[in-house]
Amino acid sequence: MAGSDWTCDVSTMREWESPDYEPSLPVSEKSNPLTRDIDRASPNHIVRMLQACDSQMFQEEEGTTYQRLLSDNVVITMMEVAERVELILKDPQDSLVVLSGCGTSGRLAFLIASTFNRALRQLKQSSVYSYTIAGGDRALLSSQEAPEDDPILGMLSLKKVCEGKKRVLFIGISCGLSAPFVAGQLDLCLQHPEVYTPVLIGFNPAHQARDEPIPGCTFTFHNVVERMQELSKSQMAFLINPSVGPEAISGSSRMKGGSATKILLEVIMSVAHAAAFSKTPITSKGILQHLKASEKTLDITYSQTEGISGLVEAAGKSLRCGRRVCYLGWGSPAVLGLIDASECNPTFGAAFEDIRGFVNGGYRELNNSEGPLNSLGPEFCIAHEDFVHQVLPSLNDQDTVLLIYTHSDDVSEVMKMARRVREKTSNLHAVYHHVDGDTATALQEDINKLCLSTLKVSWPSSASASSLHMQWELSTKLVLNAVSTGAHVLKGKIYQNYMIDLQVTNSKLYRRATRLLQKLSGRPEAQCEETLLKALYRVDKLTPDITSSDMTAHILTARNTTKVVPLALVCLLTGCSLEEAKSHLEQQPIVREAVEAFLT
Ligand code: S6P
Repeated sequence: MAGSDWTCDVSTMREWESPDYEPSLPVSEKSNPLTRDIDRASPNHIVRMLQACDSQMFQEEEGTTYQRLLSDNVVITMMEVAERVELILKDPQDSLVVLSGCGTSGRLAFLIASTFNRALRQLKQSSVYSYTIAGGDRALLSSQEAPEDDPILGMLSLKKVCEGKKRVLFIGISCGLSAPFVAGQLDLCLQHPEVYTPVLIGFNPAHQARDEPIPGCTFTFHNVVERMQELSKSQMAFLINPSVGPEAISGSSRMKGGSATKILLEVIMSVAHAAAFSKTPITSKGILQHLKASEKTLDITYSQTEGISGLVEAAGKSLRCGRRVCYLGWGSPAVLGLIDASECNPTFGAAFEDIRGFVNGGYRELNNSEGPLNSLGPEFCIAHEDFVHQVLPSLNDQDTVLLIYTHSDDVSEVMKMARRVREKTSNLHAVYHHVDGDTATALQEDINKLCLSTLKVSWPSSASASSLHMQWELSTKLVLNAVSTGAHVLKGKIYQNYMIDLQVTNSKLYRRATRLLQKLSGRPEAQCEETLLKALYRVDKLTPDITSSDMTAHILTARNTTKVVPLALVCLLTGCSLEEAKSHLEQQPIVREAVEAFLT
């Protein structure tokens, strides 16, 4: 195993910042030098690598290359945006704060809008937050990659939620500064400054925003960012785009990108709420304190490396033998389970049964704007009852079940569920958040006895209830991201730190796939794209029909095909036909090993 003595030195931590490091790629798409060998690492080393990657979020700015989360500019812009939120909170009539994004960014937009609307309800104030997500509410729970490419859809969905509003603070999230859906929404805001003030959250410097033409549009994401930069001088638009370093699995912005989005927006909303309702002025010191508290959340979570590694190992074993992993959660941390599970399909090409999330109370707890979605199919059944009916009967010891709960949940319910699961599998684990000094009850001890392992995470009792919840959520996100990523690494889905078997279901993924083929085969771009198309259409010779079609048509076809990139890679490396490549991969389905056999 590489990395048996894995340590991470300062130069590796900062290697990605060098202007010579993968210069053609934006930060969000670069590969992280820290995880080069993650595919061969033990569970413990995987977790330590993820910890090192996550800690890059809080690195101080050095030189002038990249501004960071704690940089003055970022903190000042966060203050300015918080002031805008405060104004709306104090005078909510005809006003709205809309959060929006695609994939994970949209899911976090939903989560944050829900959290702060709940806080307003508790204060008997009217709701001011709303969200949009590319593909609608079904995208909260499943992969809907294609709508990400549609700027018109973005614009229309924004118009719809803002109907009748006179003042809208629009917060578009695109970690890679790349999603056309969000670009369309920002463009609408820029065209109607009398109503909309646009804010963009992402994790690349402005000049790295995507400059690829968007079909049917006169602008690129890059153009939109340039216009916003100009307007930001007069505070008519805001850009919050610190760099947080490359993702542990290249391009997997659900990880750091998602965490940093959650941190940034929760800090902004928290200080705005404190200013509006408890007369606490918005200051840079206050913002920095909140950011530091998030850093502490990382420390507290990763102080449990051993426990997290155990979970990674258990989940990896289940996936390797074709069995499943289930997250059974209570309260808002459970929603992070739903989100993590939903990302495994687009990220690792996983089937929806491989890793599934369930939340106590189902759609009542989720409280999404389109309401219950069960009728859309089994993957949209998210309540514990659904788990009991659909999954529990077929569980055995090879399946991993993870209970996620906190000291504020009804522990007797957790106990009941633990007993039922235990009748089917002994492979039961728990992640339990509680506050310092809290002594375990007898019931609590009984739950621990039923579980093979319990990750007990203690939080300072001084934190307010709302910040405690946000810490639990972030911590749960980090643990589950480690579990699902680590388990897929152990399953052999990753080559070095690249996901090879990615689905080519939107333009970002299509470009990433072509680049990956170039990198791993060393062949020219044109040849790689040609081979990608052959694998996608399952033909050894491209027809004029295929070559004359545009990327949108290719992406549509990709929805129904599997193993496109691995097949293309084998063809490129060996010069064999598609049929031959298919049979190679059938003999060696672990892509890393199949590829390595050819590379060596
Ligand atoms: C990434 C995740 C994707 C992204 C989505 C939006 O790990 O699987 O669904 O969230 O593509 O990306 P971005 O860069 O616009 O936030």
